[in-house]
Amino acid sequence: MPETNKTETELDAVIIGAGFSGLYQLHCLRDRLGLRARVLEMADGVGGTWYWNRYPGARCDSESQSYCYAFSDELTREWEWSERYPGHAEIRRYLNFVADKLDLKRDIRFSTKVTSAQYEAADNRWHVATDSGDRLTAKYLITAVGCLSTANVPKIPGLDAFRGQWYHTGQWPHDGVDFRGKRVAQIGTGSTGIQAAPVIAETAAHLTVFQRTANYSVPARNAPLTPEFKTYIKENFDEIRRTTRSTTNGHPFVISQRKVFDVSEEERQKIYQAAWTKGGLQFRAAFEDLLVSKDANDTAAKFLKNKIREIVKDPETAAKLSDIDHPYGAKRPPIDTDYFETFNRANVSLVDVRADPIAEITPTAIKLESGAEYPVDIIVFATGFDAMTGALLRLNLTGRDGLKLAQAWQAGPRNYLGLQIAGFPNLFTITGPGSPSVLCNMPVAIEQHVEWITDCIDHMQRNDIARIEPTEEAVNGWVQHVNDAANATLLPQAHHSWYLGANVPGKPRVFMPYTGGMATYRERCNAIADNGYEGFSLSA
Ligand code: NA7
Repeated sequence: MPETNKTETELDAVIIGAGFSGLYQLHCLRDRLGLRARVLEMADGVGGTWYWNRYPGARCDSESQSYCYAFSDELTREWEWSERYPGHAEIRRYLNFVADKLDLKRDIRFSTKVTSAQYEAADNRWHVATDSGDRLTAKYLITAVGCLSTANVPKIPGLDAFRGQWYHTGQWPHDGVDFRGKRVAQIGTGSTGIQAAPVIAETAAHLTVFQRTANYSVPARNAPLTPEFKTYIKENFDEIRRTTRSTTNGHPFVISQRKVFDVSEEERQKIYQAAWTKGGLQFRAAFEDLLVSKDANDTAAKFLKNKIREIVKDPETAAKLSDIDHPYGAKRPPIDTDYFETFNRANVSLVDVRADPIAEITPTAIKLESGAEYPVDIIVFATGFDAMTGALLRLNLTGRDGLKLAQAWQAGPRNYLGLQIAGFPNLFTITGPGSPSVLCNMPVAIEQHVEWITDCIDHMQRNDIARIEPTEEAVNGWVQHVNDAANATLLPQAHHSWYLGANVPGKPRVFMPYTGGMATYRERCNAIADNGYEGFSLSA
């Protein structure tokens, strides 16, 4: 259709993405503020990251009683999780339940990819173009594109000519992959690879795991929820909500206030053992200073490395798996179901590609720099994402005076509170870089952002404010603060971390998520709004 014939739909707000963020944002703008809002979603269903991540073993690392919306008592009453950690299919069922319950789907345009969005000062509107030819304009543009949604497939020479099948875990086929009788290579040992390997190994003829950076992992201890715990959730949801909204990381557990060296060595081992037995991300909560003191962290690292050596029977494999080069928790700490145990199976082997990197993929094998070849039928890339900025940059956003986002963020993301970018009026980025996002239990971070954005838009609508954008000064101050906060922790010490963009060749190395803690961040955002949106410039 020629450009001139395209109809333009006029709206108050366009929201990009139909995961946890986009669904709630639509509900708030449409049903609370009465605005004309629409969600544009690339997939043909709701779910966001969970629409795409259907790889074997894909499961959330947050406990189910906290991996859900907390804004509606009705939703809480009517939904029941089945396991300690929800699996990908159950999360999609949950998000469909929410979308149906709130009648959201009629305002979501599925199978529609945003190809560009441009702010025009003349009409103070965002002009959004999509691959289906739709043209929409809106006063507000809200990105709800998630932090981990742009698959990172490494550019390994020869992949195009590989004669077997290959898949990225974040773009998994909906009808699954049959590994029976196949030689499978899995590249990557982050949270995803650690979840996938044990499940792939159950059916593959042989699984070879290619490890670049060895990783810690704590048993998840997943299990069906007992009827008693289900009742506990229903009867105590207010308290669960109070906890998740007041903790540093939005999880339903409180980080201990004791420090590592406040207790004797014997006591410390007991505490670590109890945390290991309980399982899950709570291991990080055993002591207050694990992420700020290297000496303290070393004690946890030693405990976890010993566990690997205890579990894995072959000493050489155990040595490779426990040769971990970063502090515990400095990279996103995985939790697992039988990951290290999997290496005791006869059909599983480990290859250290830090020592001998992958040189190329031949039509039938993975070849290392030493010349060693591993013949394979299926390659699974568990190689992560162009995290936090990738999904935003591929939207082709243009702000005031033709400023492209790629230009504004050439040296890394720069914004205020992770929420707004200078030069991009009325654009809000839910869980953008510079906000706690991935360092927090995501639904908690998302609800806070969506509610803050909703209140801000409400304020603008009531007071006839046409534009909001942050001042350069506020952006400079926030970028500095995000850096200082990161440097006060051990997190930047993990040089291969996606928090730093290090997993994507050529990406600027900037520590992206805000480490200052969710509760502190929430208070700060509220105070800024209460003070007349300090640091933002609002114009009539
Ligand atoms: P991650 O955590 O980024 O892990 C990706 C893994 O893939 C990691 O082990 C990487 O090694 C490895 N990788 C990436 N590129 C290559 C190449 N070229 N060669 C060999 N190995 C490579 O992604 P996940 O999907 O596991 O987890 C992402 C988040 O999703 C997770 O943290 C949770 O928040 C949910 P590296 O460490 O870079 O050396």
